[in-house]
This record gives sequence, C-alpha cells and structure tokens, in this order.
Amino acid sequence: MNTSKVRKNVANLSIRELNAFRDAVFTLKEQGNYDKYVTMHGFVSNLGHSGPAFLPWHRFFLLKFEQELQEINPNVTLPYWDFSSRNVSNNVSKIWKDDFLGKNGHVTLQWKQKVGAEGIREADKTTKTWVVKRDNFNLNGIPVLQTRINSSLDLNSFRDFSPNLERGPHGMAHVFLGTDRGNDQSSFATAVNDPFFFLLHCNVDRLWAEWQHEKKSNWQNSNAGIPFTDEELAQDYSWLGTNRNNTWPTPPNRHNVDSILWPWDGSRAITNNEATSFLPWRNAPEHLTPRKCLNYQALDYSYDTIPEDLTDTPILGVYENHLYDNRGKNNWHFVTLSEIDENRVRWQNRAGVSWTLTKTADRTKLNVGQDCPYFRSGHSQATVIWNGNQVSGILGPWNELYNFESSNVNV
Ligand SMILES: [Cu+2]
Repeated sequence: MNTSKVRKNVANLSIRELNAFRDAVFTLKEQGNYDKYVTMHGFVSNLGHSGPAFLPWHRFFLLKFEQELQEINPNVTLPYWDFSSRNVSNNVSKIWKDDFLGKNGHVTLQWKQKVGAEGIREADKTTKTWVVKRDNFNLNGIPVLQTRINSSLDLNSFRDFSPNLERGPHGMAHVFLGTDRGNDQSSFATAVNDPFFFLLHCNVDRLWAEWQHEKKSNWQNSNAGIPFTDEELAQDYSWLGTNRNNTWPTPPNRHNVDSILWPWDGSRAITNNEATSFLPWRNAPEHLTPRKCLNYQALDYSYDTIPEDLTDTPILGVYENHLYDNRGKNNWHFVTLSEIDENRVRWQNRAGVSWTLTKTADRTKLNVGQDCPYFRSGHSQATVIWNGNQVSGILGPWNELYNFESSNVNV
C-alpha cells in the first residue's frame, strides 16, 4: 500500500492545485514562518553545500517546508520544476505567471490578507506584498538540456553523481534564475527568498530519487559512497576531498554520512552571533544525519515519475537482531520484510538499505538477490524460521538471527 504523498510536475498541475500551493506559500509567508527558511539556508552555507551532505540536507529542508505547508493545507505537496523542459504553450508560460509565483524579472507578489481574515469584509482585508528578484530570463529558454541531466544520472557512484549534479544541472538552474548581483539567487542568504527555490530543489531531489531508483542494485554499496560495512560506517567522507582529484571543491566539513546536520543537531548555534529564534529544534531537538535522508520512501513522499512498484507492499514483519555483537545495535539491525509480489520479498533496514529476496520451493529458504551488498561475500540464501503460518525470525548474512518484532503482518 502506498500512502505517501506524491510530488508532481508544476507544469502539469491543475489550476486548483496551483492555487492551493500558492495560497499555502502565501499563508506561510504571512504567518512569518517562511523567512526562517531563508535565514537557515544562509547560515548552513557549506555545511549543506559543496559536499556529500548537499543532497541529504536539501531533501530534509524541503520536507520540513512541505510539512509546514501541509499544516496549512493537507492536500498540498511540493511541485517540482522540470528545468529541462520549456513549459510553454501557445507562447504562454505554464509556470512563470502572475497568478502563480510571478513571471521573470523583479516581481512583486501580491495577495489579499489570509491570516486572521475570517469574518473580515473583502474590502477591509489588507494587501500583502513580497518582492522576488529574478533575472529577466527568456521564458522560452531551457535551463538545462536533458542530455546534460542524463550525463549526471549515468554516473554510477554517489561520489561522482552528487558533485556532478550539484555543480552541473543544479547550478545551471540557479544561474538561469539569475545569480548576478541584485538577484535572489546571488547568495545562500537570499536564494530561498524566491519561492521557486523550492520547486528547483524539488527537481534536484527528484533526480536524486530517480538515480537511487535506477541504481538501486548499486547505490547502497560502498562504491556508491554509502558505506555498508562497520568499518566503512565509521569512515569519514573527508577522503573525498583529497583522494578523488578535486571531486569536491573543498575538504568537506561535517559531510560524513553519520554527521549530525545543522540545524537539526540539538545544538545552540554555529556561531556566537547566530540568531536562534527561527531554529526548528527549539522545542524538540532532532538529530538528523545524511543517512536518515537516504530513503525518501521512509520520509513518506514520492514522485510521479518514479514507478509505484518501488514503494513497499504488505509488510511481512519488522525484525530485530538482538544478538549481533556487543557493540550495540545500529540501524542495520532493524529490518522490515515486505512482499514485492508473489515471488519476491524486500529486505529493508532502518539505515535505508534494501535488497531483494526470491522465494523458493522450500519455504524456509529465500534466495538473496545480487542487489544485496553482501551477495558477493557469499550471502546467497537466507533462512526463514516459521512458527505455524507466521515468520518468527530470519537468519541474516552471517546466519545471525533477526527476531520477530511486530505483527502488523499477514503472511
Ligand atoms: Cu542550497
């Protein structure tokens, strides 16, 4: 069952959907809750850019923003701007328009008071304004050619893909909106003032999700920059800056897969001068790491361009390995088994890594798919422990027992 919220192409939204999204954004702005995203993006600077945390950090940033919009209108999801497409019909742009988030150039978005407007006569509502500074770009222009995007998507490892996408298509889309002085896209501190920032980044996130889907037999292994052995779990990403011939512009700082990402780090501040009033963790500190952002399905959203079959089907149970070793449990010790179809089962751990198992004639044996990171080290079959018609446990890669944990299950 797929209950996740689907993000769609802004060019395909109905008028009603466009209006709902726009109004939710305007309401957030009017509440005074939009500008904290502008500030946050200014402060995060290179803790969220120019390194492996770029994609995860922005994935979570977008999600928080989308969740706030959904508090205003639960039907809203973040649309994406497919910047490889012209989005023009009969010479009229379908996305750059006055009755949505404004055209090109420097624009003033305007609306009638929404917050506290109940019971106020239309004529008595105040007019709200929001100045957004874009370049006077060509409405017929294509910011990034599909062939350029494909050359990013074709890269097999995360450490090649992520910087290529960040500096290439992502950067080109920002440049298209105008990164010269006087425009919003000219600095980290102002980029988010243009609400199209979120649509641009939603597309970047979609490309990452598509890449993850495409490379699912590959992106979880160490070659893809997502460590999978305990040794690699502990390894810092900083080697990327030195060993990979300038793959990253500067040695990354706090870009480890398990680094805690500001501002979801429960800390007080990056600098002493930092204004903390806008921070999201004031009441409930979160400890966010890139790893927690890897599995977008677990974050409960999806994209209309990613086939449904990737999303999880009936859960066969959640299993926990209590006996792994004495170093304590990590997210690899919690596993959800779900049925993909009649013949296949998905093993998914809390670290966001999953692989496929194929059923055999013997119901105690499952063949492990080649997409399993342990396949090459000999993990070719898993053993299922049955208790009547219930699976009560499963033996993992080293015959270690994963006990049955929860029973929202039908086998
Ligand atoms: Cu950014």
